[in-house]
Amino acid sequence: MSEREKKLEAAKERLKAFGQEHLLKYYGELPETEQDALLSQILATDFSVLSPGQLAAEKKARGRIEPLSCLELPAIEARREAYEAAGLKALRGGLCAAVLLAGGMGTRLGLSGPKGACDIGITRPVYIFQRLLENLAETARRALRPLRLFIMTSEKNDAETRAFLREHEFFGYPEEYVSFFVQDMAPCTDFGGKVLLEEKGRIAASPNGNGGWFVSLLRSEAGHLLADEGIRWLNVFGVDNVLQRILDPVFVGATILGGCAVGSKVVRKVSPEEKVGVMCLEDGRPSVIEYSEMTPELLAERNEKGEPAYNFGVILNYLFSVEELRKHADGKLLLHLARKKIPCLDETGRAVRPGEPNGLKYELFIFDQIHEMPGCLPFEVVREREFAPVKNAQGADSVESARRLCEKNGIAL
Ligand code: UD2
Repeated sequence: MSEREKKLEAAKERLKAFGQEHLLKYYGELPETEQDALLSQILATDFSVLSPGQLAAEKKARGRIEPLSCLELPAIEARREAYEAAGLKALRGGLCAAVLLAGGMGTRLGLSGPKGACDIGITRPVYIFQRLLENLAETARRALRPLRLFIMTSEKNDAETRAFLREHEFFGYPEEYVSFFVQDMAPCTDFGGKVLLEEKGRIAASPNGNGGWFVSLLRSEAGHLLADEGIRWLNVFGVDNVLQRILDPVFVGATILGGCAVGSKVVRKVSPEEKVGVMCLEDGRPSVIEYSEMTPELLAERNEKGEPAYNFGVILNYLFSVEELRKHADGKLLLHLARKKIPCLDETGRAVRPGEPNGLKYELFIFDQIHEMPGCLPFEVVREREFAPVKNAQGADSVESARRLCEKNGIAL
């Protein structure tokens, strides 16, 4: 049996086990290079994530949700010096590194390339990646040492991201302290759970959400650095907030002194509809409910002060204990399903670009990792100083609003 025939047999077996045999429907029509690519894609795809068990678990009602109190600004101010000293000690001791989540597709912004390459400058180019690297460099100066930065990309933007940062010489950040890793992809399906073909020789797949970052990091070539460099804390953050404070010593110190396995920066929501997840307790453990999953009842609930009970939104800036993350790295997180318009082949093999959602994308959320942690410190920050996300082409959370906030913070654009 030739190598290709062996691969074909293995692929058939795998597809049969998951009821996805239709993916080889056009195999016979493909040139050999495309046959190879399709077989490799099938063998590398984790179809088990779509198993009936996982999907049923996803549909189960959430646990008992209750409000979670937060370390608010006055309480932080009162202990600022102690927190800062503890944070700087951890940073200077080399215990902390940062993880930039940049595997997302930036579709809401209408970009085709990496979101970090978006230029928000007015009189000169100022890229989102540049803002983030400059902020990290500022902390590194206070830490009196370079700080390791891991960057998660996806198959869709890895080459472009690396090329962009090299071309701009990492905006002055020492390149040897930047390590890339690529996140996993998840297959896309129709509403009945059948995986879609994007082309005759290619499965429709998308990045598997921001919750898979730790497993992808551990499995990557950069994974060994955690142990080699003695890294105990990872500050994970999103790509789109141009005011993101990275490895902020006060936040690091508060989480460590609070004895928490994870800290989460939060802001007071500007409106009930704001697109941020909210911190809560779920069955007595820390958790986050994503904005897309909030119910009208939870939105209406008030606390004893008459304020919204779920008012602290996460800005996607978390400090995780590596030791705690390792304890859960073998487990499976729940999948979140999103109805999306997925370009694919129809039954006749014709390529279609649907105008309405035609299938499901499957994503892991970083929140579900927080739920695994024994304790979480929600840490309030001043919105105008730390939260300027670039998500939409116009209006709220756009380049325009981010520019205004940068100017307020004295950042020349
Ligand atoms: C995220 C949070 C939301 C709130 C908001 C603040 C999640 C799931 N949602 O909402 O609660 O904190 O940010 O701005 O965390 N990413 C990847 N790979 C993927 C998908 C996403 O790396 O497969 C990255 C993406 O590049 C970005 C971040 O995760 O840096 C957030 O992704 P998003 O834009 O899908 O999440 P968003 O803004 O709806």
